[in-house]
Amino acid sequence: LGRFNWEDPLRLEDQLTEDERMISASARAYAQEKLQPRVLSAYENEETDPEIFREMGEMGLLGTTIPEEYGGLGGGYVSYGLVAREVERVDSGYRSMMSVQSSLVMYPIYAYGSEEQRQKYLPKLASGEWIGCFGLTEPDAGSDPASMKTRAEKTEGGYRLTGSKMWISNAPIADVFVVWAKSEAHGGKIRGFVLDKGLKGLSAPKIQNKASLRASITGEIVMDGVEVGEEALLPHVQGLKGPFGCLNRARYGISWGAMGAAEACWHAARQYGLDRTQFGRPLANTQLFQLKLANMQTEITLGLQASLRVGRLMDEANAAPEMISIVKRNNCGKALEIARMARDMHGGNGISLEFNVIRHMVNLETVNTYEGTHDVHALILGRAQTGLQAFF
Ligand code: TGC
Ligand code: FAD
Repeated sequence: LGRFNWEDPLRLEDQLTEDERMISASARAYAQEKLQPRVLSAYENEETDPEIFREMGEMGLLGTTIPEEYGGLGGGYVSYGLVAREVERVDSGYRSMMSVQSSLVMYPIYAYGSEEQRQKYLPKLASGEWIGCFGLTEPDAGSDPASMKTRAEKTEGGYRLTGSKMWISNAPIADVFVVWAKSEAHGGKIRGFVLDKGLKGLSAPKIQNKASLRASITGEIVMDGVEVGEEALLPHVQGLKGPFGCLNRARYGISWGAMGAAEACWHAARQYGLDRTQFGRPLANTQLFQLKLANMQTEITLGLQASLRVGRLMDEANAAPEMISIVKRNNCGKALEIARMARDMHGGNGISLEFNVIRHMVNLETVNTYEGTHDVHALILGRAQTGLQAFF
């Protein structure tokens, strides 16, 4: 008979390579030793420490899948997922900082950029010396990015960008802005541009008073006739498949990350149930409590196994976007349910930030919404199985 480990019921660990186990362990050690001690104050005070990017860079946690010649780790998508899981075990906001930098800024520069752009940006983004952000969403274009208003007009030798982006992770502290705009010179097609901080007309005001994801700074990007040269254009992609190519990777990472947050809540609820006595016995010694723990364990185990499968297919360049919609949607939705349940199992203490679960719960509201809402991914999957478009 096989052994059973309650924390890893289907032995995910056994399915990893030696390299994957090592990167997962070093991400966990970094996250627990360096991020966990500062998350409470960061969350309470809504403060993002830019130094975290430098630390993550030093640990090799930025650009996990980018080749080593550009400063990345040259690892696979399973490794990237494992890093996301360990970072989000501490806080979804920290994972957000990491995944925007890796999947939404470094990836498009690597995949769609010129050799000059790769050389200029990737090593500094990999080390965390530079911080990146990704501007797709606008005040009037969220789930429907095709309706974006930001435009790029042709000038002599370059482009003039006008428009505004909303809800952009890292923007107020960013050095590098990957933004998407409709380009008149390319028949109104969506094109990507890489902007440097400090350009005239470019600003990124902070969005204040978020109740969720408070350890990760979010802002607008305002482009008021920002003039750039031809070298700012990402030359090798056009159309929505540009930003979606990046989103595929980030959404996949989120599917692992959300499970990390869920695991943190599950483990906390289990420990609380063992420690807390009511009616003369530990809470964990009641049937209802154990039913909830069993449900958490089951959903997390299945979710991780599904993400691993998609990651293996991504490493073979054989994954379809709809597979990513399944794991992004389901893992975020299940993580949110698990966090809410864990909050309830902590009773009154569950509403205190000291016990972590309510922070995860509130964070997961964002995670369930960004990178395609839970319902938008349902529509993607509905379209794939009926052939009928139900977005409008
Ligand atoms: P649709 O007609 O479906 O497609 C338009 C073009 O795009 C291509 N495409 C994809 N390519 C690669 N991967 C994918 N997943 C793709 N999905 C679509 C498609 O083939 C087509 O190409 P072409 O060459 O034929 O033109 O487009 P639609 O306008 O009907 O799209 C509908 C919908 C709902 C699927 C889509 O717009 C959507 O997914 N909406 C959600 C928007 C979203 O995810 N925004 C994320 C913003 S970034 C963010 O949230 C970062 S937070 C990160 C953090 O802090 O961690
Ligand atoms: P809407 O699209 O207005 O959706 C509102 C509701 O309507 C949702 O429930 C949705 O599911 C539903 N809905 C929409 N369309 C349909 C339909 N056709 N049928 C049925 N229901 C529908 N964006 C970036 O570009 N870069 C970032 O770095 C970034 N970071 C973010 C960080 C945070 C903290 C947050 C909160 C958001 C971030 N986003 C970012 C934006 C995020 O991707 C959008 O919020 C998300 O795509 C949803 O868009 P929306 O907010 O405009 O909601």
